[in-house]
Amino acid sequence: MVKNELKSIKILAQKEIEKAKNLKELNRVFKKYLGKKGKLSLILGSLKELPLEERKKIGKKANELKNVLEGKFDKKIQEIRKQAKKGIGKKEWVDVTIPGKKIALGHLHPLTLIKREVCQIFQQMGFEVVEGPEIETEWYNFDALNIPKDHPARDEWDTLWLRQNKLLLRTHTSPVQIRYMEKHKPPLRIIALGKVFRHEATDASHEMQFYQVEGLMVGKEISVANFKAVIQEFFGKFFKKPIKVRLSPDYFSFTEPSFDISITCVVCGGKGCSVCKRTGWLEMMGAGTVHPSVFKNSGLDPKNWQGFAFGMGLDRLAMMKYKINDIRLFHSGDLRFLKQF
Ligand code: FA5
Repeated sequence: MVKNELKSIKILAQKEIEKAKNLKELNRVFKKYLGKKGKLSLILGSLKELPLEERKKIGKKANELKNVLEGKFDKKIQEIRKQAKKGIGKKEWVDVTIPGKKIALGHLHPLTLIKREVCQIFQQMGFEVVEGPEIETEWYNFDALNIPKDHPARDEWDTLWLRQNKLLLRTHTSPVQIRYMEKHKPPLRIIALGKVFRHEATDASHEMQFYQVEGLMVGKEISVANFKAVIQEFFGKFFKKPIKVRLSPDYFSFTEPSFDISITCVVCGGKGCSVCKRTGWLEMMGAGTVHPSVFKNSGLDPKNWQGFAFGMGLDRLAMMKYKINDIRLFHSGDLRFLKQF
């Protein structure tokens, strides 16, 4: 009978040792069979009650089984420890209290913000937003704008020429005036916004790549008075306060008469400060009434149409709005600057 019991202990104990997933479970199996009150320990303890012959036989078998099981336990302990080191058998879990990874949100560049705002204000006044190419022909950038080849006015635009076919990087957005009027009959109101390029030394207020906003309004009896009203309304909305606009005589071959446009300094309100060089005025753009040759070169009869045009630096507009003292910061890629917007 005891013999049978030993047989069943052998089978069951080995199975349970094999099944144990961790040391806790293995310990439970150990206690069940080899602990003080374990099944095999009880048999070993009761040997003395058996007759001598049987005691010898059963004793031998029971001790052999004890050794086998102890060996199996040792082996299993090693196996469980090895697996724990590798992380096998560890239950996967998610700690929902750990703060998540913050995804850095991008934001718009200050010049993009200004571009959008400028478009919106002019659109509210009925202007259409149009585009033109950055690589231009000599005709559109100069000749059609009444700046013939050897005219000294060409020197004002430090041009970056491309090798092929006398192409160039546009020096201003004014060529869009011609391109648009070639294809559209007045009355018309447009702004063209984009990058322009000049081969010039950079400083705090000059870049070699910058943005311009070109404006053009053509119709019957469009005068300088219309221009002044439109531009005053624009600056008022843009700076969110009443702004005085000053027109001083200037020269552009594509407008006649031409003006240099200044506004009351937005920093000091016209009292005079370092930004406006103590004058109380800030120069913002060139403008004038469309020259008859420009109408002719666009296929329009100058006797039938009148209009005004203007061109302002978008970067300088942004500098005024955000009180930035160096234009070169816009393209510096300096995150300390860019993250402020
Ligand atoms: C022109 O480019 C004319 N096409 C403007 C115009 C359009 C006049 C239509 C009449 C009718 P000007 O070179 O002054 O003009 O440039 C216009 C504006 O661009 C300047 O007032 C200034 O705000 C900006 N600007 C000019 N050069 C630079 C530069 N290097 N860096 C940044 N902004 C500049």
